Amino acid sequence: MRQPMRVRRPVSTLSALLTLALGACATAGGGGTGSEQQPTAEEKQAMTAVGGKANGIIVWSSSRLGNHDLFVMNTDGSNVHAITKGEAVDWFPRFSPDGARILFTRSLKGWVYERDANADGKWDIYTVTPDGKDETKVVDNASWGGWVSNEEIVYVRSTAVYRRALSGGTETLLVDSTKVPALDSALLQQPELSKDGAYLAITLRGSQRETGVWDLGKRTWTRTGEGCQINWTPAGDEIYWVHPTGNGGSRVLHLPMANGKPTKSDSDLDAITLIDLPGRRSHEYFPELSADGKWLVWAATQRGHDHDIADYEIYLWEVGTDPATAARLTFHSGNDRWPDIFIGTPAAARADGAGPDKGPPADEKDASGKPAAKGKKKHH
Ligand SMILES: [Ca+2]
Ligand SMILES: [Ca+2]
Ligand SMILES: [Ca+2]
Repeated sequence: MRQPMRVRRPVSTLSALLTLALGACATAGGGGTGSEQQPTAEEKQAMTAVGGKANGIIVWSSSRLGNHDLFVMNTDGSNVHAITKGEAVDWFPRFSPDGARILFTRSLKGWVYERDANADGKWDIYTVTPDGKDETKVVDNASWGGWVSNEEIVYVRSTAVYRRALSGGTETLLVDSTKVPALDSALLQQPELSKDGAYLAITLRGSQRETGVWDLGKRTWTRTGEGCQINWTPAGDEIYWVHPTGNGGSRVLHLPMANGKPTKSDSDLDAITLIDLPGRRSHEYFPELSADGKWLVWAATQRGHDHDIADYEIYLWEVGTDPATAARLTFHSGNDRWPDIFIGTPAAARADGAGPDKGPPADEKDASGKPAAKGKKKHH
């Protein structure tokens, strides 16, 4: 229900347009229900070829039922269905390493912008199974929940990143930007631990707008460039992130890393481009690799860029192949954002909130937050 604000006083054309644009964003629910579209024969063929080969499932956040809910589909775009419902905004879904649970962020009440992702008192973190069962609140007043192992998670409360057992217990503070001059009290977004648990990839917003890596042991910040949505590759030897350059105004870059620092220059952006779609729908965001590192999911628009309002569509690509072979998987004018992919058969979720291979208790870690867990990990 987009209702542009009325402009009551004379304003310049440009500021009137800006006011209208902002007003259009000030909706009761972002994205809107939109409408279903149909893939072309060529697009259908790509869905079958790429998605059939991947043979997994994708979870993402879509506004198509009127507010954002989590949806699941097969990687070939079939069997699209909602697994959460209700007037809250459900987004940032992340599969646990064993696929048994999906961690996600939910608004306390109704519509909340993604630009308020770090706002105090607006979000809680939940889990749900991939078939929409056992919905459980796991963290109060937090957002950007991600997995460390099947038993441990990281998440953000405003300017601080914490680590904790999924089942509860004591929070371990990993970094607080108000205590680190280089971080300048920035809002911390989408934190992700490296495979060895020594480094935290973080996107800064608010007072700073950049990506970088926090060394948990040395307590130092290494800036990795402008842009956002920085991730570690599952192997832990590279970062990848969204950069505000390329076709359509964004692309996904990647850089090799060692000891928490890039080992290659970022002076030639084309040489470090992971994906930049040809054609008009090339404003890429929300990149996420599968746990085996072979598949990349993301979403792209051809106009507009508001994360939670614009008509993003989900894409799947076999890493290393011709970008032109990437398959568009969704065909719906609503907002489709933050996909994650799971390859294989998800483990059955246990009723006590822990995964099938129960790791050591949450207190078995040192002050740097380095993991003592022996369980399987997915670092994407
Ligand atoms: Ca909802
Ligand atoms: Ca692009
Ligand atoms: Ca869409």
